[in-house]
Amino acid sequence: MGQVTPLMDAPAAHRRFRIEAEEDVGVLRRAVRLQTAGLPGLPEGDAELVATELATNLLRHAGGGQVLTRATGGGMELIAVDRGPGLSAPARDSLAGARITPAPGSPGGLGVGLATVRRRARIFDYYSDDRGTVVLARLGAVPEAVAWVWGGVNVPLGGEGPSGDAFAVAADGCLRAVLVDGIGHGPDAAAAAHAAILALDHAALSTGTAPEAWLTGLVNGAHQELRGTRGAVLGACVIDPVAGQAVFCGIGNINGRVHTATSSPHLVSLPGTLGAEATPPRIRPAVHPWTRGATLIMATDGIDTRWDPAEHPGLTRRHPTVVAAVLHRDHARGRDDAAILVARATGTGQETT
Ligand SMILES: [Mn+2]
Repeated sequence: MGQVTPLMDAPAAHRRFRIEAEEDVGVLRRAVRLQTAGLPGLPEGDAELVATELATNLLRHAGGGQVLTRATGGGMELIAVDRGPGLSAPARDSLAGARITPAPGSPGGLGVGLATVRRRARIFDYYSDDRGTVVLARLGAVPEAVAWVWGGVNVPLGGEGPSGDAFAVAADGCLRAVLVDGIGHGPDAAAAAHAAILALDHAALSTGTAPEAWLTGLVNGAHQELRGTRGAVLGACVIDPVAGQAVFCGIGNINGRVHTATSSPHLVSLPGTLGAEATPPRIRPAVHPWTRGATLIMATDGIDTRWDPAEHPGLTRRHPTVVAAVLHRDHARGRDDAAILVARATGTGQETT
């Protein structure tokens, strides 16, 4: 077990583009061009085309919205978020694979636009109901994990620049997920969050340890890394699918759930701040059942605590990044950096391509 080199993923924060007028589409397109120019795994123009289609759809069919973007190393992630009336029946049909042939000279329409996005994307998924629509497109290289799928949304206060929130995932036989919130916001909070994420990088190497001991090591390591910074709060979860357990510990204001069809227990954190005191805070790991189809969700305090995936039927079967974007849209407080991390085992939800 300890010989397996875990896949470590620590995504960058998102940048938010508000799409409220035609000129906003151009702003997004130019920013995406700058961020993706010269990426080897990404056909030239694809990211701009996808950005343009997503943003144009927001204007035409939802009265505007926002697009979240982040570089993924070899590519780009784009998430269109709106509070519009939801996708029309023809648009859903086109995403289900039905052929849409617009009349000659007609302006394509939503179905054609999203079908274009889907063809260009390595990962594509969406969720749409009467509270709005979220569309995810990842272009270019994406991390390949066999057993797990994860994602999230991390939007800094103001929509751009460094985020004081951060998350990271290490996947081996178990999934090890960490969400941190550096005290306050801005560059100093981001530096603290980064220090805590480094601790996962170190701890991920000792994957043979039992979850409780591993979490203790992680928290102690993060506490050391955070000395001399502003400090941070942290939630960490080890999911062992063979044991059927999700073991969680939280220090400070991180909340979460292990959501299944039949139960959705809250993940409870102890008060405290890492890096603040001489000695590391005590942890009290809690063990929750992990069943096939379960979804782990963790959120920082930039998200209100009223979120409940059960509000949106079928949501937790969608790509984790879609789940995170829907909950972020509906529950971000708007006064702080806000991040949500979502993970589950592969093969237990919507298969996306
Ligand atoms: Mn916060």
